[in-house]
Amino acid sequence: MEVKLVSNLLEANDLLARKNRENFRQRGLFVINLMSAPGAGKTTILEKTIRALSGEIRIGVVEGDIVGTRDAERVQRLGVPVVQINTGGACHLDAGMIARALEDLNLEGLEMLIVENVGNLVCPAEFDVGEDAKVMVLSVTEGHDKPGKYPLMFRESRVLLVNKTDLLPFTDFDMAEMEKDVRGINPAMVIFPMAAKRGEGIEPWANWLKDQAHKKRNQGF
Ligand SMILES: Nc1nc2c(ncn2[C@@H]2O[C@H](COP(=O)(O)OP(=O)(O)OP(=O)(O)O)[C@@H](O)[C@H]2O)c(=O)[nH]1
Ligand SMILES: [Mg+2]
Repeated sequence: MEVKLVSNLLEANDLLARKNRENFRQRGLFVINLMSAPGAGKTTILEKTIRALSGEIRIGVVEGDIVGTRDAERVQRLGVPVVQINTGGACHLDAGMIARALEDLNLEGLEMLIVENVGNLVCPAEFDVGEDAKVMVLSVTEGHDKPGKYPLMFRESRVLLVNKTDLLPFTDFDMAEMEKDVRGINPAMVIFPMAAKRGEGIEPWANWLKDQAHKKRNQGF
């Protein structure tokens, strides 16, 4: 009975995710679902990415948090359209929440939508929200053993941002070991190391995003 309930929940989500995806396809809008454990640096990366792409790609943001509007306020300061979702306890965003949030965000003229998911290394990976790519952040202070312990998010993500590399000298994080484990789970993973707070390593990642957004836009016409 319980298993059936969960499978129904995921099926219902997939249906709504397909609707979101069709909406995004018709608009030629490239959509990222940004996920990580709490505090890995999603909003910091978002801030630096918005700055790096300012004047080149028109970006909108959906912020997901259990409570509060702190992250949305940080993003709003940069002058991009943003809407905050409060899940009220749920550990992830789902496709229905995104569809409702988009009623408050004018997608007209936008080329990229970045969804910052609730900080959690497990639940968000299970729920498709209609994105083109799941992108995850792993900060070096979390330890290099995380791919082997939380494989789902590493399997589902197309891109891995390895953040806080400025702190490497103070940790025992083994980059080669982490990469080997990631390749075992997801051989095609695109990996960008970065120290987002200092703005280091943002450019290659921002260029990747720009390429993807252009491809999506061209497919739409
Ligand atoms: N040393 C260092 N600290 C960083 C870096 N990036 C982010 N931080 C810090 O890490 C903390 C969390 O950063 P956020 O960007 O808020 O992380 P988040 O993933 O959005 O957090 P939640 O939304 O709460 O899950 C803040 O104190 C940041 O200043 C980095 O590259 N190096
Ligand atoms: Mg955040």
